[in-house]
Amino acid sequence: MTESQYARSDQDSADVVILGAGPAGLVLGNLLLRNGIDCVVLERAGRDHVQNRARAGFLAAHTVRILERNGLDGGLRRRGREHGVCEFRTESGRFRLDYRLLGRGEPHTVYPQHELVADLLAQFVDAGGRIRFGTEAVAVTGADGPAPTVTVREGDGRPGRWRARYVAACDGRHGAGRRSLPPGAVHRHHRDHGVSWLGLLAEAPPSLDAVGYATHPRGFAGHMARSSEITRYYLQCEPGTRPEDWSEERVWDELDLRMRATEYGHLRRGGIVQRAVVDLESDVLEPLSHGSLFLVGDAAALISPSAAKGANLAVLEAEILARALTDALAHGDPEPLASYSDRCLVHIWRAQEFSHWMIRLLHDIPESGSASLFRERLRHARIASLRTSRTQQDWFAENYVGI
Ligand code: RFL
Repeated sequence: MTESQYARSDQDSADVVILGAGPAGLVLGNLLLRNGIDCVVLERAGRDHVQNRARAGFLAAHTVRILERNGLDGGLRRRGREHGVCEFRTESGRFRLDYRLLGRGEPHTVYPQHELVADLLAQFVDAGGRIRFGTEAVAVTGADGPAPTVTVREGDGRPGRWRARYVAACDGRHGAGRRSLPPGAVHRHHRDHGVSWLGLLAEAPPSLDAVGYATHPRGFAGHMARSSEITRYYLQCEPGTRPEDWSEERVWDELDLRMRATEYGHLRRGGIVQRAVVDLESDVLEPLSHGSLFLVGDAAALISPSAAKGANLAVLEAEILARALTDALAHGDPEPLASYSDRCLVHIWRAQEFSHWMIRLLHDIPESGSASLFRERLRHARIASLRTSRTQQDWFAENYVGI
């Protein structure tokens, strides 16, 4: 690439260049804008795509408080619904935990992630925030010096370049932020849990007034309301499964079987509007920064959806980074930026630990060399302890809703 090919975008600069307009990038952008910090968001996809991508739905009380204290909670206050019960359907019967009354006594707020993203986007644009859709970050260079650069590819294929003082990579696990880390700059912890879920979004009203977790000899099945018309379901499947191999009829029959419809009632069926296979993985980088490049949200750490933590961690990290960048840029205090990684990793590892425990509660995970009946008995004991021990239930509630 010659210098002249960059001519059009040579003026493009911002104190903070944010890659990605998911929950992490948009919370960060909104908070920086409110603090008077010059920033821009570069997003590979178009606006429609970003605000219609159905993903998470369960927001922790802590996430709601962050959005509330920063004036970003308008939509979720109007349309979010409090939720506080989960129902386990197991080989030894059914039990419910009213987790609003356990642990710290906090509920979840059910609010679809794409609606939150649409709210954050509208608020950012209305407040005069700069955002470039259809602009893909290709690489971050010079992060170990004071003037990092982000090279980009515009929607029409033209190259561009943004100059920054800091770059916040909020562009997910496969984004340019992670790719641009020099070899050896960070340590990557990775764990493939050996379990896959078929994630389904159904145009069907919820069938339970609770989050449903079913353990069954044929595998796990999950039920999570998203709205009065939309429900997310999960079915454990063989790693490598192709989503198109599951017809609607097969999906509903299998869900009914694993959720024990004959004992507890049939599920309310509807069209399956989204299906994707999710491999349950953990992936944490350490540290979460390299020079002036900071990783946030899924770019920093990936967590399996078994404990519904990913979007919540993204919002928490974005708030921590917004404060630290403001301290550095507006008050000349670089110390909070230096401790950004350590502060976030404490929360990330606690969430990973809980998610790890949930995976082992809900699945029989093959491990080389150990008898499967032994593992199975341990899993049943874990479920029995959750069913009967108030101390265990308090621990579950605190970790399930908390970050
Ligand atoms: P996102 O939301 O993936 O946003 C990243 C953005 O970056 C853009 N991008 C780029 N832009 C410019 N240049 C590039 N090179 C780029 N590469 C990518 C992308 O287009 C996108 O717009 O990351 P962020 O902001 O870190 O947020 C993370 C959350 O989205 C994620 O952790 C959650 O969705 C995880 N998750 C859940 N989390 C919860 O807290 N509660 C839940 O109930 C919950 N349910 C889920 C989930 C994830 C799921 N999937 C996707 C596995 C359910 C499912 C099915």
